[in-house]
Amino acid sequence: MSQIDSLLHEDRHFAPAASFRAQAVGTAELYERAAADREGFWAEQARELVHWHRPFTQVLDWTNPPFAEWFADGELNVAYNCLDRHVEAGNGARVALYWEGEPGDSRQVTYAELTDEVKRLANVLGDLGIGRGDRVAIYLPMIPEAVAAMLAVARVGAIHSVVFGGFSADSLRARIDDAGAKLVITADGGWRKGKVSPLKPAVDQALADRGSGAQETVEHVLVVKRGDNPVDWAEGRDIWWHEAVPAASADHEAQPFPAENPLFILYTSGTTGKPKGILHTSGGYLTQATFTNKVVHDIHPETDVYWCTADIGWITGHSYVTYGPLSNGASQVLYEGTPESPEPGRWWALVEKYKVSVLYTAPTAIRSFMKQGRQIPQQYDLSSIRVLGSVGEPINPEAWIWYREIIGADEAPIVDTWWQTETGAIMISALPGVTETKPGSAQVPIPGVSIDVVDESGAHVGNGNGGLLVITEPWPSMLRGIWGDPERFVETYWEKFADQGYYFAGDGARLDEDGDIWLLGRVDDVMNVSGHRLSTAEIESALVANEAVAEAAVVGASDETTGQAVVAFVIIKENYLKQHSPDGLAGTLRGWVGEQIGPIARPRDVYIVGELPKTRSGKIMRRLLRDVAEGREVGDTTTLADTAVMSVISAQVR
Ligand code: 6R9
Repeated sequence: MSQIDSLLHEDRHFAPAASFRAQAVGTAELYERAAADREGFWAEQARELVHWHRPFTQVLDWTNPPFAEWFADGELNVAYNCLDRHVEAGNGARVALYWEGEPGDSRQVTYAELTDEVKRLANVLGDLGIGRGDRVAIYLPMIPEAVAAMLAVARVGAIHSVVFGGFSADSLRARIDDAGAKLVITADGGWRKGKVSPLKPAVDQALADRGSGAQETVEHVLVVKRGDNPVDWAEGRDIWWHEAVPAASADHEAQPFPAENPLFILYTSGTTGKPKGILHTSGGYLTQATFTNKVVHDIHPETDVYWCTADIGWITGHSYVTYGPLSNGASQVLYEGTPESPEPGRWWALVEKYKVSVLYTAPTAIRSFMKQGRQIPQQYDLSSIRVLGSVGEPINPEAWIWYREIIGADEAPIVDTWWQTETGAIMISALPGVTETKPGSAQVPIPGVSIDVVDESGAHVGNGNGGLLVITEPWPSMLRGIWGDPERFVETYWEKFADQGYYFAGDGARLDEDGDIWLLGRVDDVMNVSGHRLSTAEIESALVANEAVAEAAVVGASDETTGQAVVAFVIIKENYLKQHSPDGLAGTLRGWVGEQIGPIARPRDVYIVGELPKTRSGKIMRRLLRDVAEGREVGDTTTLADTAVMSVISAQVR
């Protein structure tokens, strides 16, 4: 019962080109070194990639599991690692951020300039009484100030809690309350989809709620002027960034803090349950974020232009916009807006303009580009691209192939990276110069990480079988807890396999005949049809493999005969609809899934819809679709990117 049946068959594979292999940062030797001495390997990475004000002598302390300490007697300053050390090494003139605003304005910020800005801001924070251990909420659009704010908070040893710019006043207040933030850094507004979307009013509202913790703990609000929209002003509480920061001194010496000093709290937007404040600390986190960015994305800081499209409100924006690439001294693109604004090819125009060489994005974005058709990216020169990354959901083999062919000129290696807010950094991924890649598989743990797929009893399932994904050994960037709730931390992640001491990730996975890992989706979403446990990922991939389908989500809905039945929601490609009528398509797709994977997986219903409910990081919220499929009232939609989507879908299904 515990195993997940695997049905999809996919056997294409792509070896790295010899020319790529020859220049790759990540080599096969890393696996050997890590296998011989895992802790020694991480100690080496930490010494090589991170500057320590005081070198550590201890590596891992696992005497009180699941509470780990890494490099505990070492001291560092995370911001110094991301800024000053590059300037001191003579690279101050290198561009850190190629920033592009949605309306077309742009700014280039060098490492020297960013260091200067962060030093001034650190002085402002000091004047506002922010120091070691204080919490600062950051509620900003994707502008250089967002990166500077995170780094300045880190520089003074305080803890940031970045909240997605799209979240409501309620969500913001709940997060400020939970963390007891003293300061909020925000903007008047930011550009999204062709207009200014205001931010400060949500902060004002969150702080106005009487009796809330937010009203009591927050002393100041620091406001960046970006949208030029009118804002209310609380005298004595509110401060303009453009008045305070330039006026502050640019002299600020980074103080060392212990490796286990908390760096940030990030609330998981979570597809289920109350948000959890995931806590990360400094030395181990920075080591693994820096290492993985370097070897998985194959970063050559002198020559690459890297672009991770994630918002800083998502863990991907923390580890692969702010900390990893800046610690590596890379040059990167930062884009404020949405992919389709002001024109559908905006992303590709940016790739062409900045000659982006490494692109890291999510399957949801790739599938939305597939929906529009290849004619859009094909209008741009994408020849600078040499590495492509994917994160956030399983990438369907068809989307993987499209990504490689259309964006990567049939040449760029794809790294499909599995990890979580909780893991802090990439855990499973190909190394682009080493691994022969397979479309749809995240493949192998990175060097120094130990992963297994097990059954309910914790026993290894063996190649060719599906089960539960676990992490069997502590890793440097692991979460150190849930803010204010150590019991929930133990219960959520460590109780299920307490005997073995495994971390349970909540994902289903399968090992193929070579032992490569295929992610199957959240275990909570697994369907049970006539006693067969079916994963969402495989049926969705089969649907996306049909020429008509751009995107698909499947859920299990209760069914009198089979226990649960597969119900599919699909979005049809625009080009397909131009040439075909959608009549009869639902029936065709039911048959198609039956042929591709077998009659057991054939959906009972296929609904053609215009959109799917997604979180702000692009994950499909299947729980809401299950409500629709079972004819219930739709549950909590506050973490959706677009809360109107569910009423549209409900209407389309009726
Ligand atoms: C980085 C991030 C974590 C959950 C994770 C899994 C899904 C992420 C994936 C993937 C398949 C991948 N996930 N990457 N599933 N293949 N390459 O997304 O963090 O927002 O915390 O989500 O996302 O289900 O458990 P987070």
